[in-house]
Amino acid sequence: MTIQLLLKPACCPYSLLGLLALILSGKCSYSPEPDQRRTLPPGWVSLGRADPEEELSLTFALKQQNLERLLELVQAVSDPSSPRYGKYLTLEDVAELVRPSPLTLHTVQKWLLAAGAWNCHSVTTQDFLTCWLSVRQAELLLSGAEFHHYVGGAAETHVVRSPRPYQLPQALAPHVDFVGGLHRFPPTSSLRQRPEPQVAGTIGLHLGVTPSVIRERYNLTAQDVGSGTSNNSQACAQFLEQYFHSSDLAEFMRLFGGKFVHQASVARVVGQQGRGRAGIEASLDVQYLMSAGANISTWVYSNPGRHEGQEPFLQWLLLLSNESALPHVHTVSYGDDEDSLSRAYLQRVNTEFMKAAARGLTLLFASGDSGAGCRSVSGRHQFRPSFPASSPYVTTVGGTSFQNPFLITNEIVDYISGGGFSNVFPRPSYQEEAVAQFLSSSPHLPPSSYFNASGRAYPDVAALSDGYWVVSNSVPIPWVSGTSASTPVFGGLLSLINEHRILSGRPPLGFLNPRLYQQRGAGLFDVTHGCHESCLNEEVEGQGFCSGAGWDPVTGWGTPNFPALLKTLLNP
Ligand SMILES: *[C@@H]1O[C@H](CO)[C@@H](O)[C@H](O)[C@H]1NC(C)=O
Ligand SMILES: *[C@@H]1O[C@H](CO)[C@@H](O)[C@H](O)[C@H]1NC(C)=O
Ligand SMILES: *[C@@H]1O[C@H](CO)[C@@H](O)[C@H](O)[C@H]1NC(C)=O
Ligand SMILES: *[C@@H]1O[C@H](CO)[C@@H](O)[C@H](O)[C@H]1NC(C)=O
Ligand SMILES: CC(=O)N[C@H]1CO[C@H](CO)[C@@H](O)[C@@H]1O
Repeated sequence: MTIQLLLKPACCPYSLLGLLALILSGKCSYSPEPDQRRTLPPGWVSLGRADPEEELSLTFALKQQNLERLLELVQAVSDPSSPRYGKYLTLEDVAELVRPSPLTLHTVQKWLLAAGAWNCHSVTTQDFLTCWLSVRQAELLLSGAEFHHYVGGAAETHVVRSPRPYQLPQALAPHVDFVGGLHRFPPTSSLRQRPEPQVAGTIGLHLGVTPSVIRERYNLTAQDVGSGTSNNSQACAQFLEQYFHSSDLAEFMRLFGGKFVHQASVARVVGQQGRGRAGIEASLDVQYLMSAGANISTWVYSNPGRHEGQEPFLQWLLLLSNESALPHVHTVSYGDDEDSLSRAYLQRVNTEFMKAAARGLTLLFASGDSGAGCRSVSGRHQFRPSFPASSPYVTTVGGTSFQNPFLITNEIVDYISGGGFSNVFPRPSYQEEAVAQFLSSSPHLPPSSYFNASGRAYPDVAALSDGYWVVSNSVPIPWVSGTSASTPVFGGLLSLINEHRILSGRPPLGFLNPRLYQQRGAGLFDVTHGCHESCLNEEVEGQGFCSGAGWDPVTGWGTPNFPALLKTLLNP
């Protein structure tokens, strides 16, 4: 009980029994994440309670300072009409700005030390602490928590999580946003494998998407590759013990590489690459990022912080805050239902995206592969947005299909393309006009009870997401689909544009959305045909939103026409 005595929260008496009574009644403690979903996601099973002496790691998100100033800076550096456009902050500048107050640092450290959590690591911005402690210590520190082992996911990942909510002493409320490593399971990948389209008499024509199909459709020439003379680089991140094999990359490039110069291997793996079988998601990301952003140095974040107690997505965010020289473009093909995550977590992760935007990093997220999504709230259906796709500080990528799956011509909506409106983040000013225009002119708007028209609307852009070839474990696999595929493709193309910008002495693109919406999607092919899927009920009959001229919440502004996009994004 040294913990509480040390902090002496005003409401707490010194006697143990009185203290316990107060904790149980919730009076001198608080729940940072009462709204976090704690049910087991599909495909996971419990293996019983963790041993009290077992080590686990928890991540404490400390309250940051100057978040209003951070917002102003993000807006200034991302707005081409601002004199500060492209004048990005360094990680050290960001640290100077958001670093927790001395009182916060002191209070949290004292509390942790008193509980015996002395093995803690901070990041450059000092706003996260990752601590190693025993299950016994963790359960004492986080009242209510109870740690169990779980296994699940395609790679049979092991995690330690608490099915019960945790509370913190009331005195920490002004100092801690939330504690990571208790509830959230690894995010799911936006990947699907679909059956081959059955069209009679078409055998032998263009069958599926390869790098040469991508490069032809998006009008790239053999010259559109990285020069090797800039310090340009790009990255993708994996969270589900998904590994790629270098030999698959070589085989993929040999089979599908065609006539463009590319790099034969990944420049840097951050985190742990297990020896296991390759995952399709990881193979896809690496192979298409490196063939769209051809000949550009590529990093892979691989299961960062894979230890059982950790949240891999959170650990990836920590890595971003702990290294000053990072690739300019990051693509991530994972997400969760927005409603499964606590407000505290969503807001804080959104702030982490703002920190990245201030530094000029471009973060691309897959929009998801369930269309508008569907859930039932008190017996009524509504759409289900996903996160990070719904964050206003990332660029979200939707998906398209070829109108004729055997010809490299027009793209239409891929019905799985994730899109919609956030229930948490209000519509950011940069998309005000585009979204208002869509809402007032779409002839097929779903009933207004299905979505929150005031929320951040996504996706922002799109690319092909249907029928990709991937090489995984030495085997070419056809018909891999999902916004998992479109995201690295779009990311690779932005890296090629960064290459030109850097070589002509300009800063990299950074957070793209303000510019994208200001230019009203210039340089993109406007996808105007098709709708995505949603609730299978009589009211909407499986249909979500429909694409149309200009921006829409299915394919955003559209798919890249590389030469035109390069022209519009080269200056200033
Ligand atoms: C951040 O980087 C420093 C220096 O490399 C390291 O000592 C520290 O452990 C890192 N923090 C975390 C949370 O990994
Ligand atoms: C590809 O990159 C390498 C350096 O990694 C460079 O030497 C080479 O010139 C580049 N190829 C082209 C066609 O620019
Ligand atoms: C709608 O979105 C706003 C933020 O834009 C949020 O404050 C509000 O709670 C949301 N409404 C519902 C019913 O989720
Ligand atoms: C590529 O260029 C052709 C010819 O100008 C054009 O028809 C096509 O729409 C372009 N591709 C995209 C994705 O815009
Ligand atoms: C982000 C990135 O790729 N930075 C590289 C820039 O060049 C130096 C020196 O070659 C590398 O050490 C960095 O990793």
